[in-house]
Amino acid sequence: MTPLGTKALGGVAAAAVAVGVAQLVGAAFGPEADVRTAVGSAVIDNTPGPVKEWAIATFGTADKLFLTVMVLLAIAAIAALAGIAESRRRPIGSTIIVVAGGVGCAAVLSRAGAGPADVIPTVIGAACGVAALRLLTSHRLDDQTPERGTDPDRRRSLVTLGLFGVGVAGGVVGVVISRLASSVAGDRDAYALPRIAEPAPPIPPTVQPEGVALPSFVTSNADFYRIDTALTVPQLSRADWRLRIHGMVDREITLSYSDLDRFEVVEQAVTLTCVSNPVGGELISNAVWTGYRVADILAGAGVHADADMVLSRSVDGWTAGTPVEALTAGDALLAIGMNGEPLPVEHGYPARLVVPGLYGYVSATKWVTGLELTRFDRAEAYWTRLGWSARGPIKTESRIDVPRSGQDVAVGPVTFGGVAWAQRRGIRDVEVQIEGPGGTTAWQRATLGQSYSDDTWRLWSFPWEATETGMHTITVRATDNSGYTQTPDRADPVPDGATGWHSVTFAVK
Ligand SMILES: Nc1nc2c(c(=O)[nH]1)N[C@H]1C(S)=C(S)[C@@H](COP(=O)(O)O)O[C@H]1N2
Ligand SMILES: [Mo]
Repeated sequence: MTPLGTKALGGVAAAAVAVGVAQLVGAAFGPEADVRTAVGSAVIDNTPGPVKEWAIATFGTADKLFLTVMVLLAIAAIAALAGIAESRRRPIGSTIIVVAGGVGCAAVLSRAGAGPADVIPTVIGAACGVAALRLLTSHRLDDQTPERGTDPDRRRSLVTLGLFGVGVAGGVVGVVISRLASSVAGDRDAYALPRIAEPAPPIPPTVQPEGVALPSFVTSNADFYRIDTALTVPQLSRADWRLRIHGMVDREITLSYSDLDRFEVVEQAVTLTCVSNPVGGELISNAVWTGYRVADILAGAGVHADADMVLSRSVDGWTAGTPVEALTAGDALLAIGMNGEPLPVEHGYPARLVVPGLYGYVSATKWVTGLELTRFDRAEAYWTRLGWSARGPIKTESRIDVPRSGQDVAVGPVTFGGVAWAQRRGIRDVEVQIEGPGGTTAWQRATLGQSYSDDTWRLWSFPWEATETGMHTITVRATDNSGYTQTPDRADPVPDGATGWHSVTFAVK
């Protein structure tokens, strides 16, 4: 009789074989056949909004790693049960694997662009998983061969480990081959951005306050925050890219990448912000974007007067709903470049939307392939369906970057600082207040870095003299050019963006 642990491990090894074989066979198919991505994406799409919000707030850009770990743990737990069940009573464990395979097939079929043949790798994987489970629970492994002195438990453990290793190795090789086969890194490397007809005004060095280590006014592509629901980054080449403009238009249009040549190339600095950014959070970055005016592109289609929403769609099926006037205003971009380079693949290569003043979830569609003219009372975009607001104008907010929470400050002069933003309106004032053992100061004006445009964030600094040792708290608030001053009212990111004052506690020593 094998111990329970070995039976459970047998199930896990069988699952490893199933997943590994599916990945390996899947390498011969397109990305739509990838059961791992399909199941993960189905989990993302069906996770209740508040749980997603919690995951993004807690793990930020590492939310996908968290999801992957959770899915793997869930698979391992089910597999362990299957292993135990199979050795108690055949074929309960095998049936569990078959059912899991069926769920995988359903997930594959639910993905944008998947066809019936795309379930083949999953079916083959599940079949191999069942075979592995049957072998591991078969009594053949218990045959005593005393003359060779083989201990059956030891033999079973070795076969279990071996199958587990084969499954994991097959999976890794399969993933690597799929990645290399579908990668558009070469397509991107071979692309030179077109000549810019209307460059962005130069960025004066005075946008960056001196004497304090703040984020750079222009965020590098490597440091730019990344948020999306894509478990595997879509790989869409320029040759395969199409943009379909349809719905409430006079003429439906489909543009290829080279069709974009007829539009004027412009450049614009825009600060993107995520609605999930908590007060004091890092889900905000600023870049100089190269692209075409969405207004020029829409003009050719003839937008109907009663259309009030553009439902933009990404190649992986994600959608955003943007007010038509935000896209016809002239400063919304179909971006193809970011800080002088083609868009990084994870930021939407070969084309994405960048709309000043709106949170990313209602505007910034990456890997964009469709613009459907419709109405807010007819269509609902991805996050709106999950409980977020249909409209997402960016709220006036400010953040302290220096000092960091828990940082020690020496007695004497020190410079604090951070960022403030109110895209479309612009920042007029930033004030700070410091609370220490001896009381709380009045609100005092911070020094503002030069304003670049109303659509970009503004950096601020605050020189201060630390005189008194002990715990202190610095609080910041911003006023935008409409005259609105941030209030202390706390709002959660759901449904339309967080509000409240950011505070940081530090010790003077
Ligand atoms: N295709 C696609 N585009 C997307 C998303 C997505 O999940 N899928 N997320 C949006 C959200 S919520 C934000 S905040 C921005 C983030 O853009 P970035 O990753 O380039 O910073 O992309 C937007 N575009
Ligand atoms: Mo977002």
